[in-house]
Amino acid sequence: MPVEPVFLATWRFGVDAARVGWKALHDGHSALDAIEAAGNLTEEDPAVNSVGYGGLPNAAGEVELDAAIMNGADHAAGSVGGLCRTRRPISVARRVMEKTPHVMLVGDNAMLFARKEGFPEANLLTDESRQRYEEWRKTQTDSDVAHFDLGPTSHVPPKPLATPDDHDTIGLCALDAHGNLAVGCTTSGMAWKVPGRVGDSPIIGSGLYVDNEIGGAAGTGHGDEMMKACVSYRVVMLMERGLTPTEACVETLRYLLRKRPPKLHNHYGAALIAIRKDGLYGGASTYSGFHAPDRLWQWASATSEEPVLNEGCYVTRETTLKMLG
Ligand code: SD4
Repeated sequence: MPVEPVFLATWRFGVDAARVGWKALHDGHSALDAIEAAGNLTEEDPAVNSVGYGGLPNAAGEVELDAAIMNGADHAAGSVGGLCRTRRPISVARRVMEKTPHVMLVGDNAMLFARKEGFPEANLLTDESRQRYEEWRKTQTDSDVAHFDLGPTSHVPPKPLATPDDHDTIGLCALDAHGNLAVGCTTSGMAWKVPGRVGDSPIIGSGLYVDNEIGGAAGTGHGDEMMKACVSYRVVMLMERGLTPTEACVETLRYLLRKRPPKLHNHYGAALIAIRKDGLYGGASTYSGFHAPDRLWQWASATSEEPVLNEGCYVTRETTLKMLG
């Protein structure tokens, strides 16, 4: 029996991706194709400074991209980490899935693979992102840039490195008319990151996870924290146990916060979107301001031509304690 297509995307800028993704589903394309098309749209948009072309670079001034795609029917997955000088990283990830016996390629060899697959060498810096980098660089000493004072344990927040819009991955979930699910993630990661740092977005189970028998999830936020809790896998497993998508996202974020000192909770910006195999969907975030008080966590859902922007469902320290109590 045909299913009503659904497309989800993180962030306010995800509205455009959700529109394109839903249209692809509506036109009969697979969930995987819709994820790739929506990811490409954001990757090619120079105005989105946390994904693809125009993304903010690492501490050495190079844009390093992370992206992944996963299919719900068969666990097929492909991913790239630290991919430089290449546009459309989610498409490269799909080629890894389809053309190699592996899941993940990283760094220079991922770039070499992309070239062999016909992705041309490309400059990923825009005038704006180069200028932002130069301004940031002036505020850092050479030793800051060389090592970063990340503190003695991972529970110590990193030195504030960046501006409020320093990172925002596009996480994507799709349910197609045949009832197949697929998910994707694509990002330039944390601005000014240590060169070589790979975040949660291309890690299967962390940035994204999907299983047609249950549902799918994708995340955005402080990847170094999120990957330690395998958040997307956890969301899907909680849905398997009967939680709704929203409940599963909330419960996963409660789990993440529970493992970290309350006084640092506002540091752990983390947000999740999820969809169940029957099309029910939801999302949640650790706190409303995410990494800046005036920036609401929002995500887009499309069940028709015009996507809706969703807000709310914030897992703050207080709601964590209340729900635990
Ligand atoms: C990362 N999770 O590289 C990404 C960044 C992000 O909202 O999504 N920020 O850690």
